[in-house]
Amino acid sequence: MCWLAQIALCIRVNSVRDSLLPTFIMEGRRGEGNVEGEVWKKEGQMKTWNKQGAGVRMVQYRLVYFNLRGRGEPVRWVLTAADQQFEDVRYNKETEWPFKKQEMPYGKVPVLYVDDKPLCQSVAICRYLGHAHGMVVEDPWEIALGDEVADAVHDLLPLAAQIVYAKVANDTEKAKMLATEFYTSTLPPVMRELDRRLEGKEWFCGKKMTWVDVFTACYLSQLSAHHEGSLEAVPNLKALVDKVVKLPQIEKWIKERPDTPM
Ligand SMILES: N[C@@H](CCC(=O)N[C@@H](CS)C(=O)NCC(=O)O)C(=O)O
Repeated sequence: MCWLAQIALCIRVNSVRDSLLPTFIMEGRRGEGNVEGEVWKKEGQMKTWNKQGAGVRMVQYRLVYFNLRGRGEPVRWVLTAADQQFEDVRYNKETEWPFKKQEMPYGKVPVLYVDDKPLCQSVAICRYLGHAHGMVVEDPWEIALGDEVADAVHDLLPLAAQIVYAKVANDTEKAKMLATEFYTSTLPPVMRELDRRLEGKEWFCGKKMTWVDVFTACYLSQLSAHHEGSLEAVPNLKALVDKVVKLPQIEKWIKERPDTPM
């Protein structure tokens, strides 16, 4: 066979093969949320074409966390932004967690069960969902910059959580001290850098919204809810948060989600 014919055949075989690779499609109805004690369920499923391209198989998502936003909320946002339905299991920290902890792979939550297979670590979960639902870019450098942004935002969490815990415990003095450190020393360099990354750009990676944008917007929108005006000095970041928060499915989620202190 001449080389031209070989190339033509190769292209044809590859395009047939590519058409058989998994393609994710969404289907279904989001169940009505109902806050009753510790467990709040939204049920549903995702359909995927199998590798042979024949028929469909259902993928079930079950997110296990506490009845809090915390590290579970960005996972909920990425699932919601990707139009995925999920079972939203919320353990009571006092009564259920001591027993459930032993069942978790690392003794921690959130855990996302994908067809009953557990996936741990909130950032890894969001990244996985981004890949599974096309909320990623292809360029390795852009991907790495996105990972960097997500890690920088995630690093803010322990100190921010300590402030909320001190407030919930009515330890005003401690909350004030921690807040001063957080808002004057920890937060400003991060916000400045994130804002700089968005100069002349709509999204953190390439030209499309990725899981990194949703993840970042989730944490920063909560930050601005706790500390009004914290996004005023960073207009690019504020624009990104506004855009994600105004996605119809995210807007609906915020309206309907359980009301929790953090
Ligand atoms: N790096 C992990 C941290 C997981 C983590 O510390 N989870 C906390 C809740 S935010 C937890 O499970 N605490 C209960 C315990 O340690 O018993 C992630 O991002 O998922």
